[in-house]
Amino acid sequence: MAPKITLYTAHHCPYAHRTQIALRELGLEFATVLIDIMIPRTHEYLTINPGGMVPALTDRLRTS
Ligand SMILES: N[C@@H](CCC(=O)N[C@@H](CS)C(=O)NCC(=O)O)C(=O)O
Repeated sequence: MAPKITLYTAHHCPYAHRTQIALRELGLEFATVLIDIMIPRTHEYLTINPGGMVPALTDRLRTS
């Protein structure tokens, strides 16, 4: 079964890395999606995080 949590992350982002470490320390399963923050965010990503920044987390139980 696919993880319920998705972490939207980016290379070299300390905030995203901290989030990833916290999820691992909590023993939570999660999928990661790499966001290229050097280019404009997609409409799809802006519906997840209107601010357009990373990190962002979604939880299937809460978003679907
Ligand atoms: N505390 C901020 C920090 C996030 C942040 O600054 N992320 C940077 C990357 S480390 C970012 O997404 N920059 C892309 C942009 O500003 O368009 C938040 O989570 O809202």
